[in-house]
Amino acid sequence: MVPKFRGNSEDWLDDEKAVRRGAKKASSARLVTPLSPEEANGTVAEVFPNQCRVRLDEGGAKPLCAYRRALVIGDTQDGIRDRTPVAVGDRVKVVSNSRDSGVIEGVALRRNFLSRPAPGREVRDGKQDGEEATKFRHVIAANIDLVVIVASVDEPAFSPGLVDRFLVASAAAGIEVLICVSKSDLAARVASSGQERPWRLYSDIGYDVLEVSAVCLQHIDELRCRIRGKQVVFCGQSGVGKTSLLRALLTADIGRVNEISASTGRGRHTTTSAVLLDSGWIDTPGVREFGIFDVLPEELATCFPEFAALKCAVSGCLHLDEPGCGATSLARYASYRRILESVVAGQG
Ligand SMILES: Nc1nc2c(ncn2[C@@H]2O[C@H](COP(=O)(O)OP(=O)(O)OP(=O)(O)O)[C@@H](O)[C@H]2O)c(=O)[nH]1
Ligand SMILES: [Zn+2]
Repeated sequence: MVPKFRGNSEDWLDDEKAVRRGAKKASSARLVTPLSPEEANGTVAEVFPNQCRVRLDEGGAKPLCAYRRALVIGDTQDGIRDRTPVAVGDRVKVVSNSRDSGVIEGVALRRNFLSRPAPGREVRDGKQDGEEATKFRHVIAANIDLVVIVASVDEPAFSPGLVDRFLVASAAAGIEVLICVSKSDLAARVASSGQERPWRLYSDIGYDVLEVSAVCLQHIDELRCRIRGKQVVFCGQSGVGKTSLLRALLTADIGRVNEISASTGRGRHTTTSAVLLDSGWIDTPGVREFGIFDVLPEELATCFPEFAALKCAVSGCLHLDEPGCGATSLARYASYRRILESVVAGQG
């Protein structure tokens, strides 16, 4: 089955030849011992097909790097194949050929990472009948201190379903989250049209929620204080204002005003790949949908904090249609059901 993945230009897999050569060869290649954090000398800033850009710790150069042969893409031991050998935010050891180019010699163990299903077909090469097919994983960013989930008040309309999916992926990865409700300057208009403010549900549950605007600069200073010095990934639907928010956040930092346009290219208004800025903040391409990777059905409820207090009649209740289930009256129950159904169907 093709994993659920549409909506941006990152629909490629690295080293397709290695994929076709089969899992056996690739899997032995993948069992490279990871570096210890002290051995790394740079952080992956951007990933391209078969190469990546690394920001070196010393001097700030950003050479374009190839991978040492042993790092070719392959299965991990648990039958997962990463879309690329490294992800944005990975700590790596680079041997530089020049200021502009180098080779990645190794990747440090990740302390955490945010992931989703990657595009790709099941790979059965070298697999026995009954053995599970390879699952493709797209690591959006690694070694993250905070996931900022950006969802706009309007244009596009606030999408609780997508917010819930980012919350589940972050919780499953054990990463702290902040929900930024962007374009707050449009809130009055939304309120006057008689709509409620659906994001209030999240602060009621106990999530950290901040209304922000890149236009009237509401809470931009507060947001900057909260994320300064942290490796933060900005995620969300296409057009919610992630890049505008980063631009507003960076304006006060002298010398970094052009950082975004310099790294993504002049005249491009849509972010097409994840990019780590010098501030440590990561801009990501907007998505239309977001699949959940590698969360078991029985684990899903643990990613909904308000489910923790439930006392269902059946122990190990999956909150489907068990008698005496206490979850059905919860505000996010329908969302939980939708995600559970897609996880059970293997579509994430
Ligand atoms: N009213 C209002 N419009 C905004 C705000 N922030 C961004 N916009 C507008 O929303 C549109 C999308 O902004 P971007 O910053 O490109 O959004 P993005 O989330 O980075 O988009 P992708 O790169 O496609 O994921 C642009 O037309 C912005 O001018 C805001 O705070 N208020
Ligand atoms: Zn239940």
